[in-house]
Amino acid sequence: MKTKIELVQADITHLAVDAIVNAANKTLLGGGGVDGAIHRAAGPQLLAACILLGGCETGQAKITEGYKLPARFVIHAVGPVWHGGRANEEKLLADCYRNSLALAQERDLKSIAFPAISTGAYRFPIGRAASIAVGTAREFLGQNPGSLERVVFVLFSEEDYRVYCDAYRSAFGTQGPG
Ligand code: AR6
Repeated sequence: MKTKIELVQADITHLAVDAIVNAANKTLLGGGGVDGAIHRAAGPQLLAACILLGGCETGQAKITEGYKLPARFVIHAVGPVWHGGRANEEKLLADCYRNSLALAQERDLKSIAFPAISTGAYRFPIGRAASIAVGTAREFLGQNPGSLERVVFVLFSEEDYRVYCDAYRSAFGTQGPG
């Protein structure tokens, strides 16, 4: 696989990548958590652009410009709310990653950064979410070679970063992403 998967502990709004992914809700009109941080950093033009998108279904993703962000684009993905695991949550979370990666490749983007979608307000267990994020990216990139050169998973806390390192080791069977 030519695309490099990276893990970093950072604030996603600071990253100068082609696209950052937002953990949005179905209205796409902003909220708390990483969604709030992205809207604050991008400025009011982002909300104006999101209003025109008309919402988004769970598991799907839509793209806007990044406005005042260092990232050129924002991909707004709607993760599932965790209801205990029997409401198709794992497939819907994988769909978020697949659809966001597909949008990035359609636009010929080279780098994309993801937060840990659904693991905050939506309560998806972090260990399962990490395996789905890393595993789905690995599978997608293996099956869909394209423009992407870097896929970055951005973790806000040190604990979440460690959980993702474990998921990376399980997926790739190595010492870790370095
Ligand atoms: N950079 C990177 N990660 C962040 C940042 C940041 N600046 N801020 C928070 N996180 P959440 P969800 C992490 O709740 O669970 C919103 O109100 C955070 O620590 O932002 O998908 C939306 O409008 C956690 O690990 O998203 C929706 O209504 C992760 O981002 C709802 O919350 C996701 O937490 C979506 O909930």
